[in-house]
Amino acid sequence: PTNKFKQALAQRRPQFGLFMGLANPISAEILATCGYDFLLIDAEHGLNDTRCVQTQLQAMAPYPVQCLVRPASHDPALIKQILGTGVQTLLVPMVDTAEHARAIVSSMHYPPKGIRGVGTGLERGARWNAISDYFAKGAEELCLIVQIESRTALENLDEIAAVEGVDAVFIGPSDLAASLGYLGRVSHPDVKAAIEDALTRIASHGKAAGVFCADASLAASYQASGAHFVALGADTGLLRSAAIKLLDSVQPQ
Ligand code: 3PY
Repeated sequence: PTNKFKQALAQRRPQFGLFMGLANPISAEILATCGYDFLLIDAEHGLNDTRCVQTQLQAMAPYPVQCLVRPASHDPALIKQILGTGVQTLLVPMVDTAEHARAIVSSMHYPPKGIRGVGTGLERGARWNAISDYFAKGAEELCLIVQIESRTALENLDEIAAVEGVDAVFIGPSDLAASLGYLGRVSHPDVKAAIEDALTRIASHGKAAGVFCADASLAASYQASGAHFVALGADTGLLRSAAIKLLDSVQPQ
């Protein structure tokens, strides 16, 4: 199937999404009804194992939302399993060098381009071989977003963004803030300035740029600096903030 998220990035159409850490196909389906452009199943910090990733993809399949997965690591064995669930777009965390990025591209592709193993008849991506041209054409629809979230990654950003097979670069403000010496202070002016500079550099390489930003007004300013896709928060945080807001509305302050 065509990867509509990859197309949207290539056409620089603004995309808004959410991260999902609840690891639940019901909450994933509820969010799929809400009109976001993309929903990302987070297996780095959320409790999403590969089986749970696949059941959420199945739950969201009837809806037009685009599904992304963030694997826990760069491990080629893990990337092979995650791609086997049928997800076409990966956001890979903690990419610090062009060498890391090239290794991830290799993990996502079958030989001769890469080292991905062939799961004959065992992969949902190929719909268990119901998609007859999956091996010939499936790779064209894969989309790789590498995540920049350290001082080292910022230093290597130009080389990372230039790697062939990297479709987009996404900034993780929490880890970047920590690496820059501002743990827990994602809105600090130095962190914001570093993010804005990175967004501009990514765009100058002709790659789409993205960022996680749970503050809507800051998200608008990151868009103005060149962010094409923004994750506006996570299901866990939204559940908590909605529950607190409701209780506050009936309790005298
Ligand atoms: C970060 O902010 O570090 C992320 O990975 C996105 O939540």
